Amino acid sequence: MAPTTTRTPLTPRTPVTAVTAVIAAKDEAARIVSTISAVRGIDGVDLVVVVDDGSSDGTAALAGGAGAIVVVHPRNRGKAAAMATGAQAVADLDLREPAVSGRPRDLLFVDADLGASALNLAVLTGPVASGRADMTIAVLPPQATSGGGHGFVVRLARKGIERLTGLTPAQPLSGMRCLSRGAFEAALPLARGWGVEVGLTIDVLGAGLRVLEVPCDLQHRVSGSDWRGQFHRARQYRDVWLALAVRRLRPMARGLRAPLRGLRRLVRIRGRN
Ligand SMILES: Nc1nc2c(ncn2[C@@H]2O[C@H](COP(=O)(O)OP(=O)(O)O)[C@@H](O)[C@H]2O)c(=O)[nH]1
Ligand SMILES: [Mg+2]
Repeated sequence: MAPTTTRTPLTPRTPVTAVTAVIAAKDEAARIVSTISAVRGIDGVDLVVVVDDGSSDGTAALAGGAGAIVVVHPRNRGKAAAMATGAQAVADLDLREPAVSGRPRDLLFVDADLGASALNLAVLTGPVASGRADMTIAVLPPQATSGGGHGFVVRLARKGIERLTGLTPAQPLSGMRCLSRGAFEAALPLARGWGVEVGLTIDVLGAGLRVLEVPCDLQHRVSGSDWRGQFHRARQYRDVWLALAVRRLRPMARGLRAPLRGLRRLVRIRGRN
């Protein structure tokens, strides 16, 4: 289903380095306004795009009121789809209103539940703007409230990334990332759902680009140990596992392509004789 877009009359600030923040949000009425306000305070962030992924709590209206460009998925499509929609909205903006730098805007992906602490994401943009890194990833401090998980998903993601790339990420599932447009495109099509971060790290590194983890003082809503939290982790586990499986099988699929092409040619020649 095509997303619907609500434009709000927000004049882009003249960017020093043009970075557009993309926030995928589902039912984040409690925190979306403070997160947007904080992100708009980051130097170089010219616009904030919120992709509301089928929320039923008024997130979209609140985001528009807080000065974001809002794109709505009428039905829930998952985090990766929301990030892809947001990045497409930024690409459209690059065509309509190019940044003064003349190059595509960098993308700063931000979770909606960071509140005022999102201002500290400022440390992610510099290394990408200067070309020192193609993707930066926020490493969060211990959180004020402890989570209810046992670290299964984090370990699966970390080991999987390590096996495929050699990098051992401190926080493989961290959603706060800044990427150049080139780095983002290296990861297309995105891994689905909650596998998106693992897919981004593997694909960006696989394209020979540079990834930098940066400590960042952020506080988010930690998933608890109730059934909702456990369900969230189960879906994360499934999506991360799938993202890794696809990326493990890719070289094999590539390896098979040439012999298959040869076989097809042989069959065609035989058919002609
Ligand atoms: N697009 C999309 N985003 C979601 C969905 N569920 C949660 N999010 C957003 O993804 C981000 C991370 O979600 P969160 O529940 O905080 O997960 P956690 O940080 O891994 O515990 C937040 O910005 C959420 O609003 C969803 O179904 N679709
Ligand atoms: Mg969170």
